[in-house]
Amino acid sequence: MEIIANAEHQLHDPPFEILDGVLTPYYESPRRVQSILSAIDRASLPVPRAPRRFGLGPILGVHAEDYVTYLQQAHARWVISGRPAESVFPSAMAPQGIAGPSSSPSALAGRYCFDLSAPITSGTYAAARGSVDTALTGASLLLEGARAAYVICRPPGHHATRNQAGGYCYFNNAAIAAHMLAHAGEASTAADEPTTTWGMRPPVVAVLDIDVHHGNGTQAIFYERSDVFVVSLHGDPDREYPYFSGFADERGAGTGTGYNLNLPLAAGTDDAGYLAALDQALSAIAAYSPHYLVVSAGFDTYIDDPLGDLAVTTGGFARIGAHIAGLKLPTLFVQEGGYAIEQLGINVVSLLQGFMNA
Ligand code: SP5
Ligand code: ZN
Repeated sequence: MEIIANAEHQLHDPPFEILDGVLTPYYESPRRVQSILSAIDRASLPVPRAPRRFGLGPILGVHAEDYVTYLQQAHARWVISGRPAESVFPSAMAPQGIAGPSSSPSALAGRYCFDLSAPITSGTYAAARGSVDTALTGASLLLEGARAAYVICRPPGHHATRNQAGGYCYFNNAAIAAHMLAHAGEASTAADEPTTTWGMRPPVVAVLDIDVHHGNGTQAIFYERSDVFVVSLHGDPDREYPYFSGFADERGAGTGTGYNLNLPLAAGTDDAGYLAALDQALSAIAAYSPHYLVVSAGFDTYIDDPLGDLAVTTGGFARIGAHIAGLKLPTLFVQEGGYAIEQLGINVVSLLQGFMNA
């Protein structure tokens, strides 16, 4: 198990979000990583290594260029316009189907964001780039033959779409890593030699999203693609964020029809109920015969998580890890949510040890 962590995440520390109409201290805090690092240390897991640096290329394979440019410039433009330096925060979202060309910083804040939980601070862009580099380093290790890697991505990514931030997410780390894995070997297509170790067919990738919230961004990014199979277990969007997607009838479109699977779960789902649904997800993934597995590893399914209503225990995470190991695939664990900060680290360690000891 390789573990990758980066320090720039600390540059991203927004003061607040608006949750259910209440001004709330930002749940997605740098302290989450402290909890994870100290638990990894106590458990004598491998010492986390720093990421390699990748350019914008892999990001632009998934995200729109105007969105990437926006994230890079948004905070400076916001401050230059006289708005408060604390954070870029939307006041107006575009009415459905309407997107006039206003270049006001307030218009852009609403165009490139879909909720009130993704403020942009002075350090957000640097932190988000570091988070992507962390994920891509893990993906590269798999391409070089590693059995598994765990990447401590912060900010998380699975809610970020091609051109919108939301739900604490800016760049979709897991999707960018999955896209890189799915395109492995393509750079050599100009030469006469075989393009990849898989022969002429590029690798196919499964994304298994176990965060309690539906990975709407990952789903949207791959919805019309058959080379990345996206499977998500989450609280039923009929009652849980992100509310507008994650229903069981969303199965993909066009070429991607059949390559998206949602398994919405009832409130209070416990270890046994969760593992039953997980086994269903794992069977579907096995039937697809992917070359790589990317796990969007959220820990907000935890029984005491303040933002979820499922009931997975610390011991349950070890069993989840063991079941995932049963696929016997090169596996990249990408950190997503988990807001019971005290227990977050021990839950991460539980999942990783369950995987390694299987
Ligand atoms: C990466 C990730 O986990 N993002 C999650 C963003 C969730 N934001 C909205 C959550 C709404 C929770 N409402 C229930 C609050 C109960 N106190
Ligand atoms: Zn979540």
